Amino acid sequence: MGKGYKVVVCGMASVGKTAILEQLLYGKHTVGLEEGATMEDVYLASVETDRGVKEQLRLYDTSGLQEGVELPKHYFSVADGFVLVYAVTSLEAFQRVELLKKEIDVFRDKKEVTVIVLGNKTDLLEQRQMETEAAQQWARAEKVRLWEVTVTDRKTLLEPFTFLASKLSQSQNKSTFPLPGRKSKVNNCDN
Ligand SMILES: Nc1nc2c(ncn2[C@@H]2O[C@H](COP(=O)(O)OP(=O)(O)O)[C@@H](O)[C@H]2O)c(=O)[nH]1
Ligand SMILES: [Mg+2]
Repeated sequence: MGKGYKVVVCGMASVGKTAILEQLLYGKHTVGLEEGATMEDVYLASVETDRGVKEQLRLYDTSGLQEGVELPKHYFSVADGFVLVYAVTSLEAFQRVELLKKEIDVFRDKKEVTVIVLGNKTDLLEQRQMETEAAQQWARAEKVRLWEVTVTDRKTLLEPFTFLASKLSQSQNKSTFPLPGRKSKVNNCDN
């Protein structure tokens, strides 16, 4: 049994962070239902990795970040990973994810963290503002994996979280037992 990894789920308000977690964990979220604003909840998830091992994830559902509000600094010292969420229906939400990624790079303080990105609400075809290819191009440049998902189809959520759990357990192993021939990523930290 692996130990628990702390994962912070963040992004602009209303992109679907809470809905994604509820759908992933309990298979229930009714799209469009008005719910109270999320305060700060921790969801305990047991996610099977690609090697068939179950890893425990503590998923911190942050309250929607308001404009100009930065991610609380303590998240950077506790987090093993981040799930950055935007809605494909909002260019602004994508830009917030770009900013969050920058913040993570600055504040993670050389600690290895796993970042995945979810572009949610792909079911809202007519309201799309952020194109798939533009988002993937950014993700490639940032060396992060990005999936487009929709809470209306739980299957779309499984692969990203399997990848996240697998990556987290690998990176922990990697730092303890570096594999020959696999150089660890060089950080471009100037501090
Ligand atoms: N159509 C659609 N609506 C969604 C989706 N995900 C979330 N929503 C809705 O978007 C609204 C905000 O979701 P919520 O999870 O509260 O966002 P949060 O502020 O990021 O936690 C709710 O009404 C959800 O039902 C999705 O994939 N498709
Ligand atoms: Mg919420």
